[in-house]
Amino acid sequence: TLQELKVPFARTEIGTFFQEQPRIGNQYLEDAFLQRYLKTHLPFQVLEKVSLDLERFGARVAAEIDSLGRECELNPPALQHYDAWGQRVDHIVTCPAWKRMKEIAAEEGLIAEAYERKYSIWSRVQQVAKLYLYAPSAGLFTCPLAMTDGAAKVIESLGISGPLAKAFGHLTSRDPKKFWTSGQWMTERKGGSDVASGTESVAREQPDGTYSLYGFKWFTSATDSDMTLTLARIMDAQGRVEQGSRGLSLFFLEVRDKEGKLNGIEVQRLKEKLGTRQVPTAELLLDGSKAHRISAEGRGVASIANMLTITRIHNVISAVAGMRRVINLAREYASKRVVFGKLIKDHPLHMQTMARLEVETRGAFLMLMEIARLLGLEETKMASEQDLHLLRLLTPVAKLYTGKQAIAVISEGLECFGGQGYMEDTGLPVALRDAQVLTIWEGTTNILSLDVLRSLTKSQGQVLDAFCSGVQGKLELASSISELESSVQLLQDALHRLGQFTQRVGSKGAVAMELAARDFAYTLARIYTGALLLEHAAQPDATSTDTYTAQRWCKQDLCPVDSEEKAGCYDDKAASMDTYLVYEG
Ligand code: UCC
Ligand code: FAD
Repeated sequence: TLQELKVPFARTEIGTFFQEQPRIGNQYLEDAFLQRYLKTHLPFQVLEKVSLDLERFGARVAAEIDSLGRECELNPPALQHYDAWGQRVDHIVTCPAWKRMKEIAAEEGLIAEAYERKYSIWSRVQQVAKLYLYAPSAGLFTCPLAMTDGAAKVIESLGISGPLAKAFGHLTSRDPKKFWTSGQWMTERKGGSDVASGTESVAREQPDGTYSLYGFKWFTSATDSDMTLTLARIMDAQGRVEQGSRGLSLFFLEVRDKEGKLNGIEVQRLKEKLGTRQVPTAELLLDGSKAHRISAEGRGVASIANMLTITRIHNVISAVAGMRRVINLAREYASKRVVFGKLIKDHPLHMQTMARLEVETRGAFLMLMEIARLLGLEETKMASEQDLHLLRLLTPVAKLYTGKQAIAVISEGLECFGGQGYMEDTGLPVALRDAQVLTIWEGTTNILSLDVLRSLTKSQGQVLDAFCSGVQGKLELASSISELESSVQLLQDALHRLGQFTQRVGSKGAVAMELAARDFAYTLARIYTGALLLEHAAQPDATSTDTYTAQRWCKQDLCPVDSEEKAGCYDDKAASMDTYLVYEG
């Protein structure tokens, strides 16, 4: 018979070969670059404690958190409008794994440690490193955590008093029973970028000094949160409101009352999303929600800016961590999968492909850690003026740049698994779906490019000076190392061209600068990241791969704003030609 002849695939045989699947190991122990960074920067006693905790946590991520994250993807939230007796309840049903994520976040102090400041200026570096190990396994619980961190930051900056004291205690608690998460309700139907014109919500002051909010919030993520910060216009006794940014004030509200009933909130529906399906994102009607005004009247946008800073940094964490994870898995896979007679890792072209991803990811990682370092300095009042300017500038730069990098790297990373990278049940495609949002929420690429310009204009050039001297400072050590010399030269040249560009563009007018905004932000990202890679490669503990990474980074176009200007992209005619090109026909 066919079976006796051992004919493969005959009858019930399905073949004998099964590809071994890639598995995640301890992401701390597998990340030599992260370990080297911490060793270079952290004081020894801090390093000892932090690395022990990261090693323990890395094991927990692999053994417990990763499968919970997968559960969250497989069991997305649902909205139950009515209970069995016909009562409107608008209950957002989340899976047990999502609830467990909240407990773990508290147990691990994922928010608390940033506010306890146990490691002084290094507390943010420690928290960010931990979130970086956590993010790709977290089933997007990183989303509520980002907003929780942002809300705690706003409260801390406004003063921890009154109703905010209770909220701050909950947001920064390590007790799973007390821990709260926060939402951030800014976007309305008319505008998520243009919040100033888009916000129609109004607030009516009540005799007890609280406010009742009326409005429609078009995107509210992690709507199962305990509280939120939101914007509205105060309506006077005659029903008048002030339009524009200056009409907006910031409010705090608890989502449910003591009995667990929604606080004047109706959940219209849950969004149907490309990715982030683990997170309940809802449309909400606010119909008399009781709220506290927590900013001065008309200072809503400026007051929520602190939240934007923190959530944008969390966006960078997710972007960089997503890149690292896909590379780690692809690396594992390449050492198991045999094609054309050898492991994929032994095909030079495949290794070149992965090396390119590795360069992008290492650069992005250093940018993330630089921002965490600056934030830690700011929060312990140890930051110089230059540090503060850099933090303001690099936050939008890193958010917009790493968001784009993440999509590209993760997409290429999926290709490293061939067809399996496209298969839902491998759990790989979710990484790409979830990366696509990183360039949209918390400000799109263009909006953040304009924010970069805002930071320059507002500081009357000081921010740009801080950037240039920051870069020069980082190059000092590298310029005395012969292998790095030519890369330092390339970077100096790019910095020089950037300086010349900023002088030229001043005379060209506002439209030219607006057209240049995105390329300008990319230029800042490439130059600063190059400087960080060179600084890293010049450390005593650096390896030959650190040198190689810095050299490769510096060989790309480090000053796209200069090349694009030379190509005429910001000329007078360019804006109308762009429109004509897009709309022809
Ligand atoms: O998307 C959202 C949540 C998603 C879920 C959570 C994800 C978590 C992260 C990922 C982890 C997995 S929440 C919605 C996010 N929405 C946005 O990002 C809005 C995008 N639009 C902007 O960023 C705009 O630039 C606005 C709305 C911030 C500002 O527009 P305006 O009205 O034109 O602003 P103005 O008039 O220029 O600025 C008003 C004030 C000024 O201060 P003063 O009055 O003192 O001069 C600005 O300097 O706000 C100040 N300001 C800032 N300050 C504006 N932006 C900033 C900033 N970035 N930093 C400091
Ligand atoms: P628009 O502002 O209409 O932008 C459309 C396009 O125009 C974009 O490409 C943009 O870059 C471009 N554009 C806009 N203005 C300019 C300009 N001046 N110059 C050049 N280009 C410009 N919001 C919340 O408040 N809370 C949440 O919890 C929340 N969760 C979200 C979850 C998900 C999954 C998503 C996708 C969004 C979420 N948002 C949330 C909304 C998000 O912040 C907004 O969608 C985003 O800020 C963009 O706003 P918009 O949708 O109004 O786009």
